[in-house]
Amino acid sequence: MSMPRLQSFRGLYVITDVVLKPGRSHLEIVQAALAGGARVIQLRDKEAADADLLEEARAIRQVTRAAGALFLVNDRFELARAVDADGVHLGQGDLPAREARRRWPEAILGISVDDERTARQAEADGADYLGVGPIFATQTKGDAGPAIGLEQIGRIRAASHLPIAAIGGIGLANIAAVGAAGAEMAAVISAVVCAPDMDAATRALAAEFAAGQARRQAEGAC
Ligand code: 3NM
Repeated sequence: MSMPRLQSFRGLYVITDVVLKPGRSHLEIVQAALAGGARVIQLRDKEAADADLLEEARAIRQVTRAAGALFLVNDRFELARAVDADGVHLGQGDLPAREARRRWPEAILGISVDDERTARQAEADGADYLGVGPIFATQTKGDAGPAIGLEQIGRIRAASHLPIAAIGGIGLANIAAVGAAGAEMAAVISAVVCAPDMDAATRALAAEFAAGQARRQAEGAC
């Protein structure tokens, strides 16, 4: 992967969900998130068939490209390739990272991890960034497991060189602490998808996250 793309692993990472707030489409969520300054977008749908997501995924590809944001797809490797997404995000139980890397060398590959061992393995397998969570308790993903806490960001940072997207239970009240803990990206679902005004929510989250990161810089990383 080229350096300019690596440098875009920063800031607010918004993941779509059409179950939490019925009536809001993936595309509508993405457009609001981009308007609010999200830098990374992930299309995530645990139910629909690939064929039913194809047109919307194509439209998301267009708007993310126009906004200069990264576009990743959760799990759906073939769909991601079909719409020329920038890459995929895979969980521990999905297509193995090494196999994904082999099949799609130029993809941005994100892997979910929750400890040093899985982080090291993801890096060895060719991941480009780590999804680290759940940092806080979340109801959005039933099988997310117990919260691992902000301290785990530092432990994983010490075990791997890869950029970290912290995820799980992140909202306006705690996103600055996530930035201060050293995460390059903060990934959210409900904090944007359930907000009355998704654009304004994204903007506020991005500003708070940046403030937390700036605090870390000002105070030094240790
Ligand atoms: N993955 P919310 S937690 C999709 O820990 C997902 O890997 C997680 O949703 C992980 O921002 C999670 O609403 C849900 O808490 C995040």
